[in-house]
Amino acid sequence: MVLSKDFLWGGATAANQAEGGVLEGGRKLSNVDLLPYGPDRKKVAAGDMEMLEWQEGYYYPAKEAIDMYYRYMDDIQLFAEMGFKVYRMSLSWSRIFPDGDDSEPNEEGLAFYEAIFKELKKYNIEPLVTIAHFDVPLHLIKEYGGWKNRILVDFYTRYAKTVINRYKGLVKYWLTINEINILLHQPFVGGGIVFEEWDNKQEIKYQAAHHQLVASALATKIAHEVDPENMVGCMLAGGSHYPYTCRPEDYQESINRDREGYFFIDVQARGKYPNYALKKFERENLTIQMEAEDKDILAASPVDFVTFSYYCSRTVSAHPSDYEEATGNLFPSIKNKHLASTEWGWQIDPLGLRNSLNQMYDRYQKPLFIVENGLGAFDVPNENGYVEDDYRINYLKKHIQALKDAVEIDGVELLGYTTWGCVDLVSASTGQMSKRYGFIYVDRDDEGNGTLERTKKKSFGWYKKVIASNGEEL
Ligand code: BGP
Repeated sequence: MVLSKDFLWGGATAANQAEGGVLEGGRKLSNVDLLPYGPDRKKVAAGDMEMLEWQEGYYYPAKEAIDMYYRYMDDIQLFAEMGFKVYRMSLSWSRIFPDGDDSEPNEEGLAFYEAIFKELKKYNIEPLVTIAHFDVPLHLIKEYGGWKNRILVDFYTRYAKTVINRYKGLVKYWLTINEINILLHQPFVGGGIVFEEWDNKQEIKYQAAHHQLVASALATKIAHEVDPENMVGCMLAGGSHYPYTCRPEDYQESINRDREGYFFIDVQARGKYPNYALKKFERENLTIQMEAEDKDILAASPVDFVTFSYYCSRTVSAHPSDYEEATGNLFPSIKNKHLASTEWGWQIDPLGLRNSLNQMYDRYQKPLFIVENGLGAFDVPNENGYVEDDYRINYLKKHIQALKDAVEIDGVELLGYTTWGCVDLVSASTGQMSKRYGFIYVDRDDEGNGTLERTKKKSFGWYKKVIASNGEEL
């Protein structure tokens, strides 16, 4: 058998894309509740269009999402039926600290997640909990400007301390901040940042990054103090960059672009700023305020394991305008003529997953965990309401084979694998429901119509077999 018998198979969701119930149980709004469906979503996500309240004429898919707030028991039962060993989920910050700067946490929010963890325990499913998955309480944005303000370190740390203490014994695996490098590409989503016209965007983004890195290290420290059994991970939006040609300057560009993301993980896994980043700040005249103690904070608490999402690889060139651009990607990328694309233009590259695993294992020498992977596709139920998603099975099969190769042939240490959106949910980038990833179909459309009823797809039974055979039967 290639994978160890305690390999963690499962699926992943995020609070804002699944729960809904955004004003239930004392919860208040956060940044992601304000991302509208439609063409303005990108501008809001980038912090280039202010949307700090629900506005007339827009539809906000997070409001109800897939109603998991009320249906989590049923969903967990389905995950258990597939044989999940782990379920990756996130906590909604504003369910626990509705304004973010409240002096006391909201008990109803804490109790809600406690009930989920107890339910998971019933089925022996290990929770893998993301403390902040694209989630900043709205009040912290309005009052303090989001993560660009150092004070967020205190609010986040208090929030982390509260949940780590409260769920001691129920949760062992923690991720501090989801896809931390998204901050550079979608600052409102990643950091609750809305720009003014005159802002030095680069400086603000890296300042916010510094705050998140310090906060993440402090949360790691807290988790280790509360329970030495706790395992804390960082989380990167992964996918390596290929040079379009073998021209040395294209290769150099691919290194530089990889570093944009690895910058964060270098700090979180190694406990210090890499020299190339310090040189960049100097060269680009970016003044990043750091407190005297920050160096020690970062050095004292590197993460225990490194996690990442993987959907596609990316291709770059020193002369990008010479080539056709790949569509649908947050990261500007050139179309790779050797790869097929999803219906959203993400380029499908299973070997790229193995390569990324190797690159990251070489770099960090820490256990890895693939916490998101999957195929976003339009699913069309047949006349019996059944989705025969062989395309999804095919995608996942190849990616699982690639991770097995990385373990078996290359010796990468891999703790587990959670597919993204194991139950259909709202797409982060587009707000669509029709961009589906799940093994479980949810009856809901892009405008919010539908019964929300859950139906197993063909991939449901397939993944169940994969897990039961520990990845031997694909
Ligand atoms: C990652 C996020 C997820 C998720 C996924 C798929 O960036 O961590 O929240 O949604 O990508 O992306 P999308 O929903 O845009 O297809």
